[in-house]
Amino acid sequence: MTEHLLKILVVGDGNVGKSSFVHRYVNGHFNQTYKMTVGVEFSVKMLQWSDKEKVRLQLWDIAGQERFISMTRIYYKGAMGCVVMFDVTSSSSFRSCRHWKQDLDNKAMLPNGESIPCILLANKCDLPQRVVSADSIDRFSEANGFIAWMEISVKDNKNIGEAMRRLVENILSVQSSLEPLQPGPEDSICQLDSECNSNRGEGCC
Ligand SMILES: Nc1nc2c(ncn2[C@@H]2O[C@H](COP(=O)(O)OP(=O)(O)OP(=O)(O)O)[C@@H](O)[C@H]2O)c(=O)[nH]1
Ligand SMILES: [Mg+2]
Repeated sequence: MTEHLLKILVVGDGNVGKSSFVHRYVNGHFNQTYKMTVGVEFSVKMLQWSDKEKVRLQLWDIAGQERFISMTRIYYKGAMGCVVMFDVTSSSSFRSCRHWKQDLDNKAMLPNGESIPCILLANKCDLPQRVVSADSIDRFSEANGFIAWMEISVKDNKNIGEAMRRLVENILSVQSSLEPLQPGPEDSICQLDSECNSNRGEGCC
């Protein structure tokens, strides 16, 4: 059995639903109450990818509030994939995705110098007061080098597993083309397993 260890970032403005997304994906729960992330939170999820492959995902849920942005360079180190998220009822959170993608591309890259694969997720599509059109997301995603974009609702559990599958598929194919250059797991993630178990609090590294 081969086990792939993937460090994945989740970024986007505050209040767009990043922590909710991770909790839904890892634990299957949704909570209506907003609890701001401070710094970064870690979660781990194992996937049985095929008969012979397991994938161990390390999800780095990064605080979106402005005051934490100075720390991102440290958090991005060794990332192999990224979710960039916005809220379809907030045009400013959509505009910020450009900055999040640029921030990532400026501070981190794959060992071959290419950009880290990023998927763009349009969250809260259960809400009626949508202000960002599918057309503008489509153009933005294409122009900014995202591998894909998807509408999701963490609340309604819509497209959560699908979005992650899409990203993981892309990461695995990129990583297999990099194999000889690939950094060891210790380069990219927390040193101790115990530091990285599901939904541990802030800042282990
Ligand atoms: N209606 C609706 N609300 C959602 C959805 N996803 C998250 N929320 C709500 O949005 C609020 C913010 O969610 P969080 O997951 O804490 O946001 P965050 O992006 O982690 O915010 P920071 O930690 O500040 O960066 C919470 O009140 C959630 O319940 C969704 O799909 N639909
Ligand atoms: Mg959060």
